Amino acid sequence: MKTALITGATSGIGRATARALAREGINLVLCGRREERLDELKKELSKRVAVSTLCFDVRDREQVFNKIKSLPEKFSEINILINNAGNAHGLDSIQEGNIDDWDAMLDINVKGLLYVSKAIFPKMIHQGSGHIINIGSTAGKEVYPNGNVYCASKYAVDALNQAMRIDLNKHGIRVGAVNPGLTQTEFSEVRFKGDSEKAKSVYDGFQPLRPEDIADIIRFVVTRPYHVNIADLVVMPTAQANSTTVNKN
Ligand code: NDP
Ligand code: 8X3
Repeated sequence: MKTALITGATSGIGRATARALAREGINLVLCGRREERLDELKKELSKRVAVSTLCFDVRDREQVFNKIKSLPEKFSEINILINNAGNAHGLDSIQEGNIDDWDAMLDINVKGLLYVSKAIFPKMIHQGSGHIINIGSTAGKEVYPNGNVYCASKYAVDALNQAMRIDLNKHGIRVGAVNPGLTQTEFSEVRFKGDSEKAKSVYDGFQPLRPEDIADIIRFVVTRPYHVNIADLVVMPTAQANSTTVNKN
C-alpha cells in the first residue's frame, strides 16, 4: 500500500486531494499549520486509510526536517509527495509591492517546496522509486498585471519541476506538475488578507474550478502505471482562456 505526503492539506486543493487519494486506498501524511483542521481531516479519512499528521510551517527549515524525521515507522516510506502548500499574498504593481508579501511568497512557494522536497528525496532515492507532484499555476506559465512576485514564485516551481525530473531521473523517481487556473479555495481570501467580498468577486460571473476538479486530476496522475509520467499539465476552467481572458456573464 502506498503513502502520500501532502503539504497544505488543511484547505482547498490539498484537502480535496487528501480525500481523493484516500478513496484510492493511499495512506496519508497530512501537513499544514492549522492543527485543528489536520485533526479533523485525520478523523474523517482514518475510516478509510492510515493517516498521520505533521503540523509545521514550510518556511521553518528545522521544523520541516525534524517533523518529517519524526514520522512513525509505518509512514517512513513516502511513495508520493504532493508539493501543494502555497499562496499569493497581495496583488499590487511591482513598484507598490509589499516586501513582506514578497518574502512570504518566495519563502513559502519556493523555499518551502525545496525544504520539504529535500527532506523526502533521500527516502525516494533509497527506495529507487517515488512520485513527486508539484503544484504550479497558470501564473507560472504566463505573467499577468500585478502578479509579479507570485508569478515569479510559480515560474520557479516550473523550473524546479523540470530540474527535479532531470536530476532524479537516474533514481527512477517520477516528477510532474499540475498547473491550475482559477480555482475557488481560500486562495483569494489569503491574497486579499481576509477581505471576503473582494475574494468572492474574483469568481463572480463564471464557473471557476473546484478544488475537487484538480484533486481528481492529481488522483489520475498518481494512479498511472509506473512507466507513465505525466510531466506537466495546465488545467483551466472553461470560462478562462489565459490569465487575463475570462468569459464573465
Ligand atoms: P488555500 O489557501 O485553500 O490552501 C493553501 C494551503 O497551503 C493551506 O492548506 C495552507 O495551510 C498551506 N500553507 C500556506 N502557507 C503555509 C506555510 N507557511 N506552511 C505550511 N503550509 C502552508 O489555497 P489553494 O488550495 O488554492 O492553494 C494550493 C496550491 O495551489 C498553492 O500552491 C497555490 O499557489 C496553487 N494554485 C491555486 C490556484 C487557485 O486559483 N486557487 C490556481 C493555481 C495554483 P495552513 O494555513 O494550515 O498552513
Ligand atoms: C492562482 C491562479 O490566476 O489567481 O495561481 O494567479 S491566479
